[in-house]
Amino acid sequence: MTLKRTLTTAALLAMLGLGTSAHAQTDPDSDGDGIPDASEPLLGADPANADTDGDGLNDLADPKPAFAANHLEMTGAPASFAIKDALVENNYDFAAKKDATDHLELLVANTGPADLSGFSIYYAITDADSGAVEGYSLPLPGFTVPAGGEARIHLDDGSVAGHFRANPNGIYTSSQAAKTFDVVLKADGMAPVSVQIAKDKGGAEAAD
Ligand SMILES: [Ca+2]
Ligand SMILES: [Ca+2]
Ligand SMILES: [Ca+2]
Repeated sequence: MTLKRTLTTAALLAMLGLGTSAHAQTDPDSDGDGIPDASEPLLGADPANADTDGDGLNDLADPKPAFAANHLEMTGAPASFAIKDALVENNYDFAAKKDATDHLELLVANTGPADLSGFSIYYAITDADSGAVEGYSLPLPGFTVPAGGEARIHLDDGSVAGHFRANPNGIYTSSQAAKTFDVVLKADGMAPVSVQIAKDKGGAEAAD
């Protein structure tokens, strides 16, 4: 009895394996959204992004953490850029001169006389078999296309410049079915440019 009285709640929980420190070690929550890293894949959410779909709702509060509606302004001045190429598989790393892991990649050409920045992207992924749809919205800070030139947008692990974070636990990677990607790219003040890309059956692959 004496021993029991001297134990704090935290110490008791720790003895039972339920203490806060035990949780911190076994159930890390890297993005601080209240969902442990280990549980994020079960929700189809990103352990390194507190708002996986970019709709402004934290993953824990979001009933559909991997589905944002398209809220981009769909009007504006004629766009002075074009999506020259779009890939969702069989990517190639031109810098390293080798195949790259499958990811959404856009080649953007600036047809105007001034450098372009202030881009945002919305993309939806539809699973051909299940009909499941995911949607992601994100700004592309730092992405610039020089006047008369071209630049590539990569949506992958976002670890280097020009690359942005994509959900590693979405249907792109979890489903083997064929998929359709509907992409809307917008620069501030300009009408958006859309492109649709089909992905063959088979999961998103590591580098070929
Ligand atoms: Ca989390
Ligand atoms: Ca998350
Ligand atoms: Ca959200």
